[in-house]
This record gives sequence, structure tokens and C-alpha cells, in this order.
Amino acid sequence: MDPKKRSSDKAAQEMIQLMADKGLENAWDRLDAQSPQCGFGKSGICCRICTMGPCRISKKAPLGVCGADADTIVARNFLRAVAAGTSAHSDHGRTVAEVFLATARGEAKDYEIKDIPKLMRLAEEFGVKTEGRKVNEIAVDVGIIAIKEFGKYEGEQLMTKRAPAPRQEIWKKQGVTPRAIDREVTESLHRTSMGVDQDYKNILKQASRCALADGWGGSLIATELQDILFGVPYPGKGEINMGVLKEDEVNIIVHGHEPILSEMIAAASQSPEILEEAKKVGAKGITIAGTCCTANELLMRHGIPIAGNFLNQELVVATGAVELMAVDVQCIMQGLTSLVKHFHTKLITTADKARMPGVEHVEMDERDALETAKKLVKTAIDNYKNRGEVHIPKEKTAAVGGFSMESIKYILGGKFRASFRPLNDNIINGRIRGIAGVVGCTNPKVTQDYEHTKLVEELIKRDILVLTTGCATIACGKTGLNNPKAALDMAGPGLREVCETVGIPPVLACGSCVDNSRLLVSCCEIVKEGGLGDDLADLPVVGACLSSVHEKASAIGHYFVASGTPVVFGEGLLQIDGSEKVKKYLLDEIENDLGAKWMIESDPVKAADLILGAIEKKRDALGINQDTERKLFGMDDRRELEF
Ligand code: NFS
Ligand code: SF4
Repeated sequence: MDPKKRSSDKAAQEMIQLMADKGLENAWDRLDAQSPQCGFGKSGICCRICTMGPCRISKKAPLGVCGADADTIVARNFLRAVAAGTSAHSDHGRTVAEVFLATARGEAKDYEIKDIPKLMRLAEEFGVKTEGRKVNEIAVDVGIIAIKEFGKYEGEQLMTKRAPAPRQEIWKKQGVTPRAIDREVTESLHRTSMGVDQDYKNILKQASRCALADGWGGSLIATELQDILFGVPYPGKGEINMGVLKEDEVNIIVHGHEPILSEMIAAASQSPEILEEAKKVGAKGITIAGTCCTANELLMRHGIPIAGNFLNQELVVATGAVELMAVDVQCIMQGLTSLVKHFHTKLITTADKARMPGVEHVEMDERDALETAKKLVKTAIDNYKNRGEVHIPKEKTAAVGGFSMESIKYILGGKFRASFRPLNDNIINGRIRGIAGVVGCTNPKVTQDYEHTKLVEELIKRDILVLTTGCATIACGKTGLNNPKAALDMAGPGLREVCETVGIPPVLACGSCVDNSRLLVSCCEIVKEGGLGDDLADLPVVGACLSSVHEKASAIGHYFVASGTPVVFGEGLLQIDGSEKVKKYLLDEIENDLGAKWMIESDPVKAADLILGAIEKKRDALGINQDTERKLFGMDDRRELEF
């Protein structure tokens, strides 16, 4: 066991060693116990969809009992992953929409409609009348339309209309414009059940439609309505890593995804009566820190510190300094249930969708949210006295978060002329070569954080502006990449000049995984601004995810590809190696249909070169790579023209 191989984060290394010394188990140990992992599963050629199976494809047995071949099985597994990822983001979006509607109706008294200008923009987009109407009336209509997007019986996803017209045309021609979100997920499950869709290309086409229902539907609804409820994020400072926990304060970790819970816990912890109670038990105050995407949501809007990403969730508990870990949904390791038994940490589930055996459950009810949150915080305070030995690593790094499409536009253009123009201009003049969206999780199979941070360093060195989300954001934050001062020294000269002029870091923290939708809408704005083509596929923009764990990553990657943005993933993450045909389609032929394709590369330096190559190809096609030196238009030139 070498902690340095497990993580590149010093705080994590320290805790990994400490856990090993104490004989405590974490995800890395369980991965060791699981190794070697099944080769059939890894390459996507095992099927247990029906009870004639399970079937595994090999030379000796090239067909499942039903006759399904490797292509069908690999494609089905891929579609199932995309559908599961879509369902996760979208169900999150639905919860937000329900709380939004309850708020508008006055049934969720602790929440409020915070961002009225954004509400008005969305109302207009949804065709809701705004003139002479009360904010809440408008919000009710918007909320109902948003909820209908999940299950409407006819029509297509409304926000696909945000995409440039040529993109919408491509979707229409390919038959992949997404309908109701639930319908795409349901149909994906139906098609992949035994004996239904057996044409791998047709299955992959449904993967595109389903993924688009995520990016332009479920995820985008989550982001838009969260912004209206909790405020559009604007840049602010925060701190990242386990050093944000405090020895003399009550520490609460909020873990999971939906800000519905964490926003209230943050609010509750600031109430004077609660702080008073904390003082009574001898604590100096209350520290709230996030892990995983909830952490991103809180950093984006409030500058609340982040204790770490996915692989940090067990390590923070091992500090012995966490009084309460409140979890909602997604990316919550079941390993926590046994780990907390060694500490005083109280683990509490808050969403009925995500219960854990033997773990206390406090249902988060939007009608009484602040009270529920206060109850949770009080539980933490009461638990402070039970603390045993505490070991908090010192590491924490200053980071700037809060880059939404709106805030980027504002920073670039100013309050009165918020605009992407300066960005487009600097891409056209070549100071910035292009943009990369770096996303994804931390997987114990590779050194924690290393892939993400190394890739990002290599990209900014190559004058590529980087936008990050999810656990990749947290990885970058830990190493100072979101810190304007530290990161600018690593950036190439062109990118550095632009960032210094505008006053942004070369790596922009854009939020959680559902906030990848922010990258889609930012790309739409860039196209609209002009000079960089007519379609998303024309833009010198690439997505990258060298390390992922969740099915959500497959959905995200595929909605980028289906939206015209090429995407690089690390090896083995898609689990498609078992079918040459599926590989050929996703890594090549899909470009003919949708204007972008998947690429596979695990090495961060090579991936950076691959991304730069793809960006330069787009630049060439746009004609912005020619020598743009200005010269006077002389008589000779004119003659040449006439000829
Ligand atoms: Ni994204 Fe967030 Fe992290 Fe991966 Fe999980 S927290 S939604 S899935 S592990 S980035
Ligand atoms: Fe086997 Fe076909 Fe059933 Fe899959 S669907 S388990 S390949 S028989």
C-alpha cells in the first residue's frame, strides 16, 4: 500500500496512511480485494438482462442464449449506462422543480424565488406571460412547465431550442431530438430488455436521444431552477481540502448532490440561537463543508469550503473531527456505514430514495426545510462532546468558484454590455486556442486527482481555457488551479495575457455535474456572438474526462458528443472494448451523423495533445489559423481578385 500511488493529494495521502495504520478500510482497499476484476464486465460483454443468462461472450461462445452478439450486448450496456446517468441528473432536476413549484405556491416557506431576472428570462422562453403578473404567479407557470418536461405526452424538450438552428436541424434529421425525459429513459430500458432492439446502431442512436434529454432537459432544468431559487453563481473565494475542518468547531459535512438540503443546513448553521448552542458545548462555531457535487453547489453560491471530492468522503470521516455527515443522493459510498462505527460521526440520510441500512433517516421535507435542517445541526452540536482523537490534515488551498454562463458573460463584457465578444475575439486572434471542459470523478483505479490536474496544467500551458465541473473541479481546486495567482504562472502567454486583462483564472470552476449544462449554454452563447461558425460542432471546444466512476459521466460525455463537441475519456471507462463495431461507431462514424466523436486516451499529456489537435482542426476549418497580419490592399491584390 503506497499512499502516493493512491492519491496525489497530500492531505489524502496522510489520511490513507492513518487509516491503514488503524486498520480501517476504504475504497482503495476494497478495490484491491476485488482485483482482478472480471474481464467480461470490463469490456461490456456480459449480459444478465434475462434469466436465460447470465451470458458472457467469448470465442467459444460468441452468442448469448437468445442469440445476441457482442455488438448488441455492448451497445445495450452502453445505453443502459447513459439511461441511468440521465435518470440520476433528471431526478435531481425533478426534485428541484418540485421544490421550485412548492415555493412559488407558497408551500415551501423557507425557500424563495431569489433571481427574478433569470425567472423572467425562463418565463419568456417557456412562453409564460409576465406582464402585469406577480412573480409567484409567473413562477407557478414556469414550475408546471418544467415539471411537464419530464413526462409530457407529446412534443420535444423545450430548451433544445437554445441550440443553434443548424444543430437542431441535425438532431431532427437524425431523429434524436429528445422528447419527455422520462420517456427517453423508459424507452431505453424497454429497448434494451430481452428481445427488443438488436441493431447496435439503432441502440446507440437512442443513447444519443436519451443523453440529449439529460443535457438539454434534466440537467439544464436542475441548473436553471437552482439558479432562480438560490441565485445565479458569481465568482467568490473559498477554500478546498480537509484542512477546512476545524479542531475547535462543530464540523458538519454535507455530501451528495441536491442543494435543496445543503442550502438549508448552511442557513440553519448561521442562526444566532444555533450558534449559541454550539458555544454552550464548548465549540467556537460551526463549520459546514461539502464533499462531492453538493460541495460545488455551495462553493459556487456561498464560498462555503469544500472538504474534498468523491474519494475524500471516507477520509474526512477518518479525521475523527466530523460530528455529522448528512447525505442526500448519488455518489455516497456504502462503505461509510461501517466506517462511521469507528468514530463518533453521525451519518444521516435525508432522501427516501437513498436509504442506508442501520443509518438514521431524517426526511428532508421542503415544507419544513429550515426546521429539519436545524434539527440536523443540533444533532451535530450534541455530538461534539463525543469526539475522540482528532487528526485533521493541514492542507487547504484558496480557490475561486462561481463561474456560470451569466457571470462569465458579465466579467467579459461588463455590467452594461455583458458579452462573450472578448472571448470570441481572443479565440479568433489565437491568443486563446480554444476551450476544454474538464469533468469527472476520482476513481481508485488511478491516482486520485492526478489525471485531472495534470491534464488541466497541460491544457492551460497550450493556451486552452479550461472550464471544470464535478470532482475534477475539486481536484483542480486542491492544487491551486482555480487560484488566479498560482494558475496564471502555469498558463501559456496568450491565455495568461487575456486572463490578466479580464481578471479571471485560466481554469474556471463552473459547478457540479448537472452544471455541465452551463457549458452547453455557454457554447450556444459563443456561437451566437459570431465569428466562430454556426453550429456547436464548429467551435474549437473539446470535453475531457480521464477519470470517472458514475454512469452519469457516460450520459454527460454522450450528450456533449451528440451536441457536436468531441470528448476524450480515459481508457476502459466506457466499457465498450468487447465490440469492434460499437467502438468504430462511437470513436469514428458517429461524427458523420452528429458532427463529433468520442476519443480514448488515459495519459494526460497525450490527451492534452489530442485535445489541442482537435481544437486546431476546428480552427483550420474556421479559417482563423491563417496568418492574420494586416496589409494594405494594393492594386496588385485587386487585379488578382478580378482575375
Ligand atoms: Ni459527477 Fe458529482 Fe463526483 Fe463523479 Fe459523483 S460527485 S455528479 S458523478 S464522483 S464528479
Ligand atoms: Fe443472455 Fe440474451 Fe438473456 Fe442477455 S438477453 S442474458 S444475452 S439470453
